Amino acid sequence: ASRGSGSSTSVFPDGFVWGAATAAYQIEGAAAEDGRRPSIWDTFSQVPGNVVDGHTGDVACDHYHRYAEDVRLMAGLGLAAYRFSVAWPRILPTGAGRVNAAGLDFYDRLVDELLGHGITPYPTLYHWDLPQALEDAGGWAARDTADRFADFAAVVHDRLGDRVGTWTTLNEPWVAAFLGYCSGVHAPGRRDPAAAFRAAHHMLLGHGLAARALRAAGAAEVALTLNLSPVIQSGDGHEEAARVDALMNRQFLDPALRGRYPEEVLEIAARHGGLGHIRDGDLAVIHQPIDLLGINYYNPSFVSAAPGEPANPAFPGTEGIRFDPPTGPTTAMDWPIEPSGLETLLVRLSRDYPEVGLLVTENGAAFDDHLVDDVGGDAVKGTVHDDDRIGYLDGHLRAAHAAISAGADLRGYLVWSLLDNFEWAYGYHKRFGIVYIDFETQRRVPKDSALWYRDVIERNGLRSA
Ligand code: PNW
Repeated sequence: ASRGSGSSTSVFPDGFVWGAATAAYQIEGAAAEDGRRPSIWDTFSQVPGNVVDGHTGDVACDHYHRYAEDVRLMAGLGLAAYRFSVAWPRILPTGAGRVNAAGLDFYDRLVDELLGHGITPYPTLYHWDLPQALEDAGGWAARDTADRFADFAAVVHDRLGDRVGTWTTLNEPWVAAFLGYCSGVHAPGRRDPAAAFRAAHHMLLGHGLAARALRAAGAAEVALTLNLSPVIQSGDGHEEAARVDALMNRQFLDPALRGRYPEEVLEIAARHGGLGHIRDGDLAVIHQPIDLLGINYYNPSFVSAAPGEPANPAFPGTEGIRFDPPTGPTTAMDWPIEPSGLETLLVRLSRDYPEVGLLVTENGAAFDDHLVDDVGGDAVKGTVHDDDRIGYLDGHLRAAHAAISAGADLRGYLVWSLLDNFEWAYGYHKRFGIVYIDFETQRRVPKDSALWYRDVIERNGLRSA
């Protein structure tokens, strides 16, 4: 118990939403079942060298078959919310045209299972699994993909809209556009800065068109999830940090929430293929009223001025800017652990974009977890002692609480991730779950962090530090 001056127990506001997140390609498996056709991630992961050890999402956590067990697990942890994504190639196997009823049936069952356990579903419509047929037609670099996305959103809403209130359009368009089309480390693996700026714009346009369609169909709440990272400049100046902030954060925040692109982004895009893809009226479409901004926060970024430095492969226009390696503690991704970044970010967002509510849609960490067999009495049960993850989550929740105290309109927190899963280019080597997956047997083992999180949810806050 806390003693001394004041209370160090952090209690969250009433109704604060506690939950966990996943994404379709990372957990479902069943890649060729019930009419699903390949996405860009199936194609990309098939190519040797793209994913560590040639891992693919063919089986993943087999969640497609084990969703009922997974929902029971969530209920056992006391989750109030579950964020998942809807695999476009299950619903529209070639991206457009014929609707595959069996694909919709899966999400119908999942939503019913969640509601039956008192868990609110938070579907995301695009978490990077573009139907390969649409990539073959130009992918996100083609304007038509934005319209196809809005059609997809309407089809899913038509089936689930009677039971789903909050709809998230995109997950992390910066990552999807710039790692997918510029650095090429994500699907579709293209290395073309001009295509990346076009992809980013068409994703935003798809967001706006989908938001409109969802609203017209009666959706209660519409959200957009961005990966956001405060950019901190070491050494002299601030221009370099401002440029990286424009590319990573404001390139998406400003069109969606203010109806305009940052000057820096227009200037850089103009030098990389031009601005011909931005048509009159696009920004009005993109600037739809939204209810929630989903924030995926993992770490701040550190940059400094470095004349002569070539541009970072994922950041066109960053010639002369060094992305500094972390100096403090890091996760298994080598990402810095800096909880204060979340507080700064939330406070800034509530100040600069006060009209939108905030929801942390991802926060969490990969660590080098080990399954151990603990013998208690005569029972042998698997456990994972992940104190490092508990420390990461605890620190970030304290930062989130501090941001709320400073006035940030934060409505909830969803941990990434419920399950260890397919961590994109890293395959199954990086474990983000609060539940351990034995990928040989598909056994699920809640880590110590899951039990700790259950306690946080139950008390709606953190024990005193
Ligand atoms: C996010 N980066 O990905 C995604 O939304 C999740 O699917 C993913 O598993 C999670 O974060 C952990 O990586 C990111 O390089 C991938 O800046 C890469 C970056 C950021 C986010």
